[in-house]
Amino acid sequence: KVTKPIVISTWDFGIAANQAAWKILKDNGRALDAVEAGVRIPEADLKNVTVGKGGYPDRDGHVTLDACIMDENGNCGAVLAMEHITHAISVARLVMEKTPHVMLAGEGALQFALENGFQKENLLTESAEKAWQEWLKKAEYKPIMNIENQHFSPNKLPGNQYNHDTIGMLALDAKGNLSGACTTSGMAFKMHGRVGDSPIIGAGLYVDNEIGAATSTGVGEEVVRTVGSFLVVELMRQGYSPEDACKEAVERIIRKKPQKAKEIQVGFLAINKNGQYGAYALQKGFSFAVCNEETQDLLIKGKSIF
Ligand code: SD4
Repeated sequence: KVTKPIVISTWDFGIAANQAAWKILKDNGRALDAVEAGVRIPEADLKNVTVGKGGYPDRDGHVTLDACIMDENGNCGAVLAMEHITHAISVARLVMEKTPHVMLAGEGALQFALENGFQKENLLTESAEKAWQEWLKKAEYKPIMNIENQHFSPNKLPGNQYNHDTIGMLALDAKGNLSGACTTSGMAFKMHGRVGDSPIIGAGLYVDNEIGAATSTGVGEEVVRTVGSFLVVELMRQGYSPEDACKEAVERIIRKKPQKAKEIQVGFLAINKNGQYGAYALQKGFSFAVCNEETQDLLIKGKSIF
């Protein structure tokens, strides 16, 4: 049985994002339009300190965004370390649709966005700046696991910790086509110019309309090393269920870096052509949101190895 349309996305904040995507999917809209509309919700949410406007800055105080999008025909677009534009996902889509390229980085991405009518904004909110000032006192890198689903006040966040986050969203539309989107402000207080897995096709996101789609969240360096989302899709091609494919990809990270894997979070989320979905994470605390005809706001706890 094929469940469609359906949209799934990472973390608790995926619920609100899915609902924006569902508005398009329920009217037989295209998965690509749905995932773009969906992830724009956390991008614009100032309370979300890990995606879009309001995201925590890098260690030099710049908010730099990473995003990518991929459609049912294998088209894709991405922006890397782009400043001053809230809706990085929409710029990524324009890179896909209006340029001969897949990725635009930094200044070039901003220039392209401005040429296409996006407004230059200050993405650093007062509370994000405050958190950064706090962090600067010690300037230590120590990840907080699962910061994405802790409803915390940024002001209470200890200054000596750094955070991570992403929304990854995958949709299967009424026609049976898949698309995905992934957008993040990346690791808070990262080095200036650092790019994670989220805008890297194959790492943070991969869509193969024959098989399925996958996305990731967590410490991007480990996902890039294992080309995680591509791996998950290829495992589904070999017959793995979405959940088993995600589990195997997580185990691959452990096999490569057994010690490190204990201290970090990585989670994968996947869907196949039948609308079956699954997820797996290194650590407890990963969650994902599911929205289809039957359930609009389901939140599922991801299984984990540790
Ligand atoms: C990154 N993967 O920049 C992103 C951050 C993230 O949950 O997803 N954190 O590495």
